Amino acid sequence: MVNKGTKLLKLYPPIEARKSGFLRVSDLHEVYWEESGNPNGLPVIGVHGGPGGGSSPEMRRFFDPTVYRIILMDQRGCGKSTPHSELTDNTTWHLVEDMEAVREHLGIDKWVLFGGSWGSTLSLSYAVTHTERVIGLILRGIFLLTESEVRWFYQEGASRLFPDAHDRYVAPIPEAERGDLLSAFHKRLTGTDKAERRAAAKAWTCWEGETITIQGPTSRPKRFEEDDFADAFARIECHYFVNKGFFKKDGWLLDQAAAKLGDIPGTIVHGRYDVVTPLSSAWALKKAWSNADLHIVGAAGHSSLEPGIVDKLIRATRDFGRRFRAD
Ligand code: STX
Repeated sequence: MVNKGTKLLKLYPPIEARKSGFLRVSDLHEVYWEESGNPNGLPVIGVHGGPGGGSSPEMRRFFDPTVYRIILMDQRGCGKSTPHSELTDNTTWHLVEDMEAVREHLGIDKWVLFGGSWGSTLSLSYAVTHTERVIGLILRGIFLLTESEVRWFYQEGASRLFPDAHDRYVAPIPEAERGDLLSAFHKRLTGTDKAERRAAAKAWTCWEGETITIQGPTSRPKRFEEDDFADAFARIECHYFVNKGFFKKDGWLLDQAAAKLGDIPGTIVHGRYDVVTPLSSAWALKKAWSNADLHIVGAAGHSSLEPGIVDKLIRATRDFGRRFRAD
């Protein structure tokens, strides 16, 4: 709870990237990376959501630019990375190794991971694989990519809270195929009919855009309407979900977190009324990870830009800066 009279902390002012580039990570893929803030500061990588969402300039604004060396990377197939919307050689484990390639390219020894939603999934996947490279994690809107979370949002559950938006989500899918929406969308998002693909991508993306804040459908973010954004976001998300996150088994990530994160410092921020990724996953993660704190934000949904969530995330980056800054 925020005390009465305590002002909510806001994003830092906008800043530009100081350096950016493309790193070739396979015969097919190049990933975009950028750096802003203090070149000698505490290294942090902002891990974006989706998968397929791409980085946004607002992500830089969660960090004091005098304290942090801020790295962003657009994951395979999205944002400025090329080829756009490409699904070949695009798995969780490729992305984890791309983060390693960017870290090595920039000469960073260890870094803080900062990620929300799918960015929390990928940050955790990285942390359980390259534990020795992690100073700590600041995570928001925890998503463990279990079958039950995917079912809740893409099939049945969130539909009860947002029946209006849900009608728009299922509109491109014939009644007969609505018993398995993930397969029905996957078929259209990876098919050859361009109009069907565009309609499916729009509907998929708007569903997430309309359910992301506590205000509901009218607060859909602008970029969710852009064709290129929607195509990569919908195709890459659906590809990862049909493939169950490329994890060995359902629940694998939570088991790994319990086994490997132990003493690694973590701060988790989650909206009480997050409909995209319900609070139960954050709760389970907190119980499994002894050195993590969980901040439940009362009047907030999923978005990183909900005022109460911004406040808790900024407090977390400020606190990590004080604890771990080396220079
Ligand atoms: N996917 C949720 C997610 O990671 C299940 C996500 N939702 N919206 C976003 O990411 C962006 C705002 C980054 C596009």
